[in-house]
Amino acid sequence: MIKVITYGTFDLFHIGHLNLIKRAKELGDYLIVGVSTDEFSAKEKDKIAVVPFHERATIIESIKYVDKVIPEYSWEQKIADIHKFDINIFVMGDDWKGKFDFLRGHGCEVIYLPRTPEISSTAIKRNIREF
Ligand code: C2G
Repeated sequence: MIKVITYGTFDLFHIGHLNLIKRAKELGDYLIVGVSTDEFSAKEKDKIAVVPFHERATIIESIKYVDKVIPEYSWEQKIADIHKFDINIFVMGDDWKGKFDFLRGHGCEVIYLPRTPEISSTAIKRNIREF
């Protein structure tokens, strides 16, 4: 069984998020998604999530491609997660290209997938403000 993991805030869930999750699952048989807690997102990514963590986690859990959801509460947890869940492939959108290559040293393939153009949670918030 090929186990895949990815992480994100997934605020204001949109097609870019879904494309990433769908393609991550297509790389293996089992997909774990680390959903950033509100605190981690605010403190470490300077992103105040509009949708609270427990709702974002519930939405991600409901997606047919997702097999397990875990909280993302630190940058450092990835190495522990890879070993704990016996992960074979780590996936992120290519806006993170290069940032997680160090995970290759932990027996895990690192794959950056092209982002879906023209959509982001930030753009959605901006469009709503201008609506
Ligand atoms: N994404 C995408 N296309 C978009 C928007 C997002 O492919 N138009 C991808 C991102 O590249 C990321 C995932 O969807 O892989 C989740 O995006 P965010 O919720 O913005 O996550 P981010 O803030 O990048 O946090 O430890 C990693 C971080 O938690 C990632």
